[in-house]
Amino acid sequence: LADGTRRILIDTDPGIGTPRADVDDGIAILLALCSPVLDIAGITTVKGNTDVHSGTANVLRLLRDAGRTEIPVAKGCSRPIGREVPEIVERRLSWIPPAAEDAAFRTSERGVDFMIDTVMGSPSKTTIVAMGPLTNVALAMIEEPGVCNFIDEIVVMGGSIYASGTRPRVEFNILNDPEAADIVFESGVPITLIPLDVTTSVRFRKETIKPWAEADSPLIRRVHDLTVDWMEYRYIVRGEEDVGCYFHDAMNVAYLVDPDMFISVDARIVVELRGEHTRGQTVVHMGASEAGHPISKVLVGVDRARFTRMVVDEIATQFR
Ligand SMILES: [Ca+2]
Repeated sequence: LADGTRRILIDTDPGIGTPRADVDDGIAILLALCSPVLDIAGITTVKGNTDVHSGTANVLRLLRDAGRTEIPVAKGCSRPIGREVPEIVERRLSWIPPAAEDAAFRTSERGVDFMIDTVMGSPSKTTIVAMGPLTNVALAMIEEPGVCNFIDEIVVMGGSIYASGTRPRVEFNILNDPEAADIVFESGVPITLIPLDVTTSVRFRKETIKPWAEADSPLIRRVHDLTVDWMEYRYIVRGEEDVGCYFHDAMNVAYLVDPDMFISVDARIVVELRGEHTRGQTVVHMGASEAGHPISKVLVGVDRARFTRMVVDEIATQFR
């Protein structure tokens, strides 16, 4: 690896391309493709924003259209370790099978095996960029505990300090597999958590992403249209106050590329597994240092203008 280059494995539940599913994983992957400091060793998919088959098809299509089919993709877990969340299961949509030309699709290897092999098969450590429920990462740790020694950091978009997501103070990724999140947070691998509180502090609106509509790349113009569809869906169906959305997962990539744009605190993170109304909640003990328990880094603030500029400008200009 070149100096200053970071080897990453992206674990994702990409909705981009599926009607009425979140586009943010797709935006994050595009941003990662733009960065010369990130070496993408592979992408694994997991059930979350869509079922795992649709998500896999979505990421394959995105890589094909971006001309990056050399990046291997492996399909991961189709359901969580714990019980499923019924109202989210109902949002599953039909999936489009990946086309034959999507050669990177490793049908022979399960996502969890691919993750273990990719992480342990390299002399340099790998950063896991976790953009969905933590099912694949937890199962990799269960199947091969030695994998933890080869991971230098797991950057997790998930959880909440005070913000509400799918339920009050409960964020989607953690809610969808609290047991998996618990395993990952207790693993002792350095964790950086990017909670809803910081991801929802930067709202994107139609006028913000206008440069994508004027991009040279047909892919980016299509990404613009898919993002506008997602914004309008949120406004019309969910009754949001204005037409806009958040690019939660893009903050994982922004953090790796330019960590100085964030403010962080050390905290002990625990996941509520049993609460009747609070299952999936992250309980964040700021500044805690309980002996024998892992302390994580939690992002609590971001330079909004810098993040917005990075996401909009890089994606608008780096594709042809
Ligand atoms: Ca995601």
